Amino acid sequence: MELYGYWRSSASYRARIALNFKELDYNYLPVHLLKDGGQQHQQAYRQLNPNGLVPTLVDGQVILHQSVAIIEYLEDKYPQPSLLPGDAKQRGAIRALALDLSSELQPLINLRVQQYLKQQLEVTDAQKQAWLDHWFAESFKAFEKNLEEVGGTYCVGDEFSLADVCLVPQVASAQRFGIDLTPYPVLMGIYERLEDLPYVRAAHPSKQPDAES
Ligand SMILES: N[C@@H](CCC(=O)N[C@@H](CS)C(=O)NCC(=O)O)C(=O)O
Repeated sequence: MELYGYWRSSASYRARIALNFKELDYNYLPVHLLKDGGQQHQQAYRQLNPNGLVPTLVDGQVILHQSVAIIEYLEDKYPQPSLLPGDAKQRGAIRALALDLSSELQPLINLRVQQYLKQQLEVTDAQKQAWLDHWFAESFKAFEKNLEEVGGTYCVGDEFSLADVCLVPQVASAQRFGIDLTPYPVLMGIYERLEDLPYVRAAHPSKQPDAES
């Protein structure tokens, strides 16, 4: 299997955690999101992923974009260990939390959105920061509340799941963008436990071959 990704991309980070959790071997192929005007926009990459976003998974004849679709594909093909453990209720909660981060929050803070704000709408750095602060707070406030209901050792109960796979990279992004995380003690307690897991540690951006200092 090949995973096209970028060290600092949160969606690539999700796919790496899932691959590591399932102990699957893969070749990591870096796509630099900032070099050469963004390698994600180059023709060769767009053949694989017309959206011009990372990650993309190639597994033989299968070419997949969207990190959550990639993870569900891996889950179908390699069901154990499971990233969707438990009964229908638990799996529903896992998917809902995963979507809160991957479909609601992350698209609002993605590189191309930030570039559009700066380059087309000419917002100041302070206005861009206000945008990030606002959308992280909206998302994490609700996430914290949801964790009070369904959280345990991890996001949903005591088993590692797809919700955790999505949380780790979003907290890493928040830290990178200087978001105040003190209002979210439950979320951060879970994050600190997740950070210590070997399959999460190995997926960290700093551990990737394309990592920059
Ligand atoms: N929903 C997509 C999001 C993919 C995405 O937004 N990737 C970002 C990096 S985290 C990207 O490639 N950005 C490049 C750009 O904005 O030009 C997924 O989960 O795969």
